[in-house]
Amino acid sequence: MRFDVVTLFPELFAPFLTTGITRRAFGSGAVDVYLFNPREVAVGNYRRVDDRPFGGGPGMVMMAEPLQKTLEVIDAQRGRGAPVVLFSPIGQRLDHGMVQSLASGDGAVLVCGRYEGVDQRFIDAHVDVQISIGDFVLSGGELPAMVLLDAVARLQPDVLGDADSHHFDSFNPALDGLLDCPHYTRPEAWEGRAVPEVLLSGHHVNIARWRRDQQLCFTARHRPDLIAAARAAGRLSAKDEAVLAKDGAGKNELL
Ligand code: 9D3
Repeated sequence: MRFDVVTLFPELFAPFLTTGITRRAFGSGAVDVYLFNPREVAVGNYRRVDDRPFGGGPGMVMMAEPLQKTLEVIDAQRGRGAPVVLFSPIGQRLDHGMVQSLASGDGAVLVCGRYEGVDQRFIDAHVDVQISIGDFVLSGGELPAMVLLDAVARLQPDVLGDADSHHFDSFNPALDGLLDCPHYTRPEAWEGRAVPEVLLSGHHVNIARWRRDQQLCFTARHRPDLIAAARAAGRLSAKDEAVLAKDGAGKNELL
């Protein structure tokens, strides 16, 4: 699939695209990422891409024309029809469902807003969906675009190694609907703190049950909404329910 990113700061993406486990997806053709800077199609001595807001007020607004011209360049390369996403604080909150639907398509055009926002006429003419990554203020849409690309890359087959894809199937909280269990590695004792004994026992059934109990109790305490959703979806066994009942409001001695 192909993602075309429209950004005034394409240099922000280079280390992201060439580092870590997702490099395989971005380097291999699984998720092709092309970067376009509207300044390159902007005209005039100063190649303006922003201007002051009609009606007054603070900040600058991204102009419609350089953004539209950039879309025309992209359309000429990939053909029309890809969904156009604008990252914006007023967008729908990004979640696993949106990531999945983007990961199962042919890609999208990702427009990164900067300044106070984008001329509404560009949005009305070209944007299919606006996405936010949460209720906090960022400086622009570049980090949200990288968040989305990272999440999409992880869903590509063969991006996570064999061991990791098993991990993905078993423990992705967005899949089984529970938060992750705690993790430990060497040494067995660190600054007077031990690793839970069951993890050293080699008893795989007990370990799996302990991890599941940890997930259930931790999720009940911190995300009771996820427990309710897991229950409604029939994802809790009788044993799970018994653990939760004993745990009360998440005050299990396990925690
Ligand atoms: C004064 C009103 N502000 C809105 C909260 C103005 C404003 C702040 C920050 C306008 C744009 C921005 C830049 N942010 C993004 O482009 C953005 C964003 C974010 O700030 N938070 C979470 N998700 C996103 S997606 C794009």
